[in-house]
Amino acid sequence: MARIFIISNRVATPQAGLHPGGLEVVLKATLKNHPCVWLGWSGEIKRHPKTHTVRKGDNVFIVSDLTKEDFEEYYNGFANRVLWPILHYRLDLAEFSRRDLTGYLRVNDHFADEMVKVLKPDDIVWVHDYHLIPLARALRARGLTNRIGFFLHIPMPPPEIITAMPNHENLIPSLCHYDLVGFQTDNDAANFARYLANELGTPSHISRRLGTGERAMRLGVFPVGIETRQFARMARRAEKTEMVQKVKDSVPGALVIGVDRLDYTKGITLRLEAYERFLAANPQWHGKVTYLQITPKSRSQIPEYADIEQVVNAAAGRINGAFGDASWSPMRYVNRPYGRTALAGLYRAARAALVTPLRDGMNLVAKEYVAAQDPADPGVLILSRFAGAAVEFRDGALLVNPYDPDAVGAAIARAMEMPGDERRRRHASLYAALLKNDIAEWGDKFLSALVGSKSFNLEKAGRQSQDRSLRH
Ligand code: GDG
Repeated sequence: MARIFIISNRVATPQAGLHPGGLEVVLKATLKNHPCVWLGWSGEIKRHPKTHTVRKGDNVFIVSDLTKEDFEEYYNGFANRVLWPILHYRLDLAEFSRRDLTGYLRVNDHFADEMVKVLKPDDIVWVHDYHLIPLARALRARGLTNRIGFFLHIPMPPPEIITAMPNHENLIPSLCHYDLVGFQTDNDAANFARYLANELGTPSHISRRLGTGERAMRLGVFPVGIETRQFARMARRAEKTEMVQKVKDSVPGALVIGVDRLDYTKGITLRLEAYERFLAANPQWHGKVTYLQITPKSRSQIPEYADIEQVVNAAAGRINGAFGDASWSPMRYVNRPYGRTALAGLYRAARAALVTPLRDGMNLVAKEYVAAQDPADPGVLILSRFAGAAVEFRDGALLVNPYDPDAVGAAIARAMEMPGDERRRRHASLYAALLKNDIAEWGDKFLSALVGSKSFNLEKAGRQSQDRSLRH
């Protein structure tokens, strides 16, 4: 029987549980509705790496250890110190080393070798994110003719930025070995189409088949959503829990919330500056508002991440020192992760959310905050215009430029003072946008585009794939 073969850097195995930044949430419906194989890195670094297989129901999870060298070059090196900053428009933070690129290509080859051992001719392959850009090329080199799709969760910048990456010509065009390349927004897809037009001379029309020799690749836009109704239900239940009640009782007046992995792309430093400007310009709110920033640490071994940890810590201390008094701290800054239910309850308790990334593929926190609100008395979403979510949330959120702390500070004041009617109107528009694009259909939308049919039927798709492999 045909299967969906998913490959991503990390795999949410049944034992692994939830961790922040969850691809498992995004893929939940796909894993539930179709037999899947999910392959990736185990998260373990071993001198003698092994590959382990775990089964649960119809799904198979295959995880492979990496060596220390692989981890340094592929993950800490090329993926997170070259591709992550550059794809988020931060050329200034990119640390390019040729050795890291070699390690990145080597690990992609390793994953391709692992796949070849277990892949069946009718499997449909779905590759996730920037760690695995050249995987289709590696698979094609091994003679694979299966349908292979790729989804980029993070932004695709304009060609003027991508071409500043040394060796881009050896990496970015390898995306043409996929049958379908999916992006979060039209803007990302258009940037990639322009790169192809400039560098390879392919026509720059989105959704057209872009020929590269014998194979044709298509581009598509598949904005990631969330499980809206379930999240709303979870927030309603969570509101009554002791933890959320305790937080509410301990806050004098309104709660403002921010939830982000500790990452320089999330704009936390400038956001804190904006809150400082808000406090300075609005003394009437002193003692009546508390900003809770939840920021689980991530990628702490990378120097840029350790730096931002210090800067944010210092800014939080400065704000409390300058504006707080014995009975009120204007901000609470926590570095540990919370459970998903607790987060949902805290979102619901907050009068406003500050989601101000400098650049973000989508940003699921913005979507979760909206889903969690009480429609009768909803909070206000203050959202960066540079998050992918701003496309769907144009009408309901207070869109801000995260580089302008005065403007973000003014948006906080506006959110605090916004009348109930306007909050309800905005929330209704945001919630409608969420329902229109629920994550339950996201996987099948991508997969049907990949197999080129209106609705996704695994058995039929498998037969088509097999015919295709016989033709080659
Ligand atoms: C990448 C792209 C794109 C956060 N803290 C905790 C926690 N989280 C959860 C949030 C949310 C997820 O992590 C973060 O998702 P984001 O979308 O905000 O950001 P990235 O991790 O950078 O994700 C992004 C996404 O992929 C999907 O395509 O939207 O643009 O960068 O779900 O709730 N979860 C728990 N505890 C925490 O403390 N349980």
